[in-house]
Order: sequence, then C-alpha cells, then structure tokens
Amino acid sequence: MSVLFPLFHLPLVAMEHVLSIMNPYELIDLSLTSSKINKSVKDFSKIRREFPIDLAIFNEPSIKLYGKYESWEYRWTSNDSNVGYKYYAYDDTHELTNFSTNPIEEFKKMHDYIKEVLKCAINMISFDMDASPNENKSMTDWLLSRYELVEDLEIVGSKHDEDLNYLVNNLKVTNLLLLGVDDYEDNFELEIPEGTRDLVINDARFVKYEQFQCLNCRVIQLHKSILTNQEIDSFLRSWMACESHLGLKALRINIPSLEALQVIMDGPHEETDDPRIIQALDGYPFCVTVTSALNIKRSDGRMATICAVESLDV
Ligand SMILES: *[C@@H]1O[C@H](CO)[C@@H](O)[C@H](O)[C@H]1NC(C)=O
Ligand SMILES: *[C@@H]1O[C@H](CO)[C@@H](O)[C@H](O)[C@H]1NC(C)=O
Ligand SMILES: *[C@@H]1O[C@H](CO)[C@@H](O)[C@H](O)[C@H]1NC(C)=O
Ligand SMILES: CC(=O)N[C@H]1CO[C@H](CO)[C@@H](O)[C@@H]1O
Repeated sequence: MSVLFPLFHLPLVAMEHVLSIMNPYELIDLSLTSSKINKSVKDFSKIRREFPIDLAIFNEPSIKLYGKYESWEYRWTSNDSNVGYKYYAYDDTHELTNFSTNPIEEFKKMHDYIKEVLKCAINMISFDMDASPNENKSMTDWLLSRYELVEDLEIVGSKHDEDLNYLVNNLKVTNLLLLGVDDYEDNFELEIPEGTRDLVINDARFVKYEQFQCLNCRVIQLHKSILTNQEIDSFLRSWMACESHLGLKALRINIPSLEALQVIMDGPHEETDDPRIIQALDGYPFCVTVTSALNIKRSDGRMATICAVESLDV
C-alpha cells in the first residue's frame, strides 16, 4: 500500500484525514502492517463513528463489517474449494474466505482483533446450533462475555432446546428475534424476552394461548401455530377491547379455518379495497396478494385490517 510510507510524516491532522477516508477493511489491513500503525488506527477509531458488524456462527463462520456504502465479510472454511474472493452486487459486499483447520477459533481471534482496533457496534448475530453442537454452550458463553445485547438475533438448527433457552434468556435482543429452529422436543418451552420488538418463529407449536396473549411485540409472525379457532377468536376479542397486544402493529399467523374470524363477521366491520392497504399487505411481513380486506375497530378507535388467505406455507 503506497500510502503507508508517507503516513507518519504527515502532520497529525493530515494523517487523521487520510484515516478518515479509509473504509473499515482498509483500516484493518493497515493496522496489521505494524504495531505503530496499529496504535494510530486504534487511537483514531476512538474518536470516530462506529462501524456496524454482523456475526454469523455457521459451519463457515463469518464477520461482516459495514462501511458507509460497501461491506466486507471475513469468512473461514475448512473446505479448500470455498476459499477466495466473491463480490455480491445486491448489497455491495466483498466476501473474503480464508482456509482454516479451525474456522471458529480463527473467527474468534479476528473478531477480537477487529473489536480492539475499530469501534464496532454489533448489529446482528446469526447462530446455527447445528454447526458445532459440542460447542453450542461455550460459543454462547463467548458471545455473552463480549455482548450484553444485540439488535437482531437469528437462531437456526434443530433440537437444541437447552442451548436455545440459554442463549435467548441471556442475550438481550432489542429489535428482531428470529427463531428459525425447526424442531423441538415435546414439552419445549421458551420465554420470549421482554423488549423483543419483532418476533418471527418458524415452528411456533410451543407457543400456547397464555403465552401468546402475553406477547407485547410490534410485529409477530408465527408459523405452524397450534392456536385453535376459539383461541384466535378470544385473541381478537381481547384486542378489540384493548385488553392485550396494545403495541401490536402486524400479526401474521396461520389459523385452522375461517371460523376463527367469526367474531369479526358477527360484529361491525367494513370491507376495504384502499390501494394503500392492499399494497401494505403485499409487503413485509404479510406478503399476500388480495383485492380486498376487512377493517375492524378497537374500543379506543384504532383500526386494524384483517385478511385471510389460503396457503400451503403455514
Ligand atoms: C495490534 O494490536 C493488537 C492488540 O493490541 C495486537 O494483538 C496485535 O498483535 C497488533 N498487531 C501488530 C501488527 O502489531
Ligand atoms: C466443498 O465445497 C464444494 C463447493 O462448495 C462442495 O461441492 C463440496 O461438497 C465441499 N466438500 C466438503 C467436504 O464439504
Ligand atoms: C486470509 O489469507 C490471506 C492470504 O493468505 C492473508 O493475507 C490474510 O491475512 C488472511 N485473512 C484473515 C482475516 O485471516
Ligand atoms: C450444553 C448443551 O446443552 N449442549 C448441547 C449442545 O448440542 C448437543 C447436540 O445437540 C447436545 O447433545 C448438547 O447437550
């Protein structure tokens, strides 16, 4: 890198200017060249804005560093054929995959290095509990020793009930909790932490009515829910009476049949084909294409739109 040599001959202000136009990948690269530069980058980072990072604890673990426009993803693999550089245009990400006989160790080392050299803000943690099942608890402990909270937490894998509980009960999630876990032991229970704003559960069979009624999230998406028509009916009544889910903005849930909506059909409701509503239903988190829906009112005057579609994707 040709900027290296003159860097230390520059006055401090000029040097800071050079560092300030460098992206996080260049800063890390530069810091690795000598301990003197290492220290300058570190000192400089203290006064700079934070770089968001994502961690993915998968079979090939990775760390994604967000710059202003582009991102850099460091990834480690034990599979020779995956080594190399890839560029993803859709989100402007440079992916650099290195070989390691112990990807997780390499990942941890680099993570701690990046965190020491740059000021980072953790954005999202994705955790595949099937990736290294014997390390699931120790990996969680490692995370907990570095982070108390994370904005988004995504967990996948199957049948790791104890580990799942341990992680969810200990790492505070401030925005999205996505449980992509697709199988549990019978009798599985999981407390959804207070403060979770968006909740997505791919296999929601463990969420019983009592627990559902206590969820106070902004967005709730439950797939494979086992709530009965009667329970959905009770939920709708309690919502309309302002007795539960006061902060709810969107709910997507599978229901056994249209009978669940009887309370709505029996009460005051209004059909709508307002294009803004139809368009909203087409987007996240509903993704349904309909031509009309039903508006209902809560006792405090707040309105909700309801629609039901037949779907194989439950
Ligand atoms: C940079 O600093 C870190 C942490 O202080 C240290 O572990 C690392 O060895 C240093 N790198 C170089 C190239 O001096
Ligand atoms: C290594 O990666 C290649 C390409 O992604 C894949 O086809 C192959 O099955 C992998 N080998 C092993 C041992 O996982
Ligand atoms: C990846 O491999 C390259 C080439 O071997 C090396 O220069 C670089 O430091 C490695 N990066 C990480 C993050 O280990
Ligand atoms: C501590 C703990 O619960 N470890 C689990 C990690 O995952 C493996 C594989 O599913 C389990 O057998 C361990 O009990």
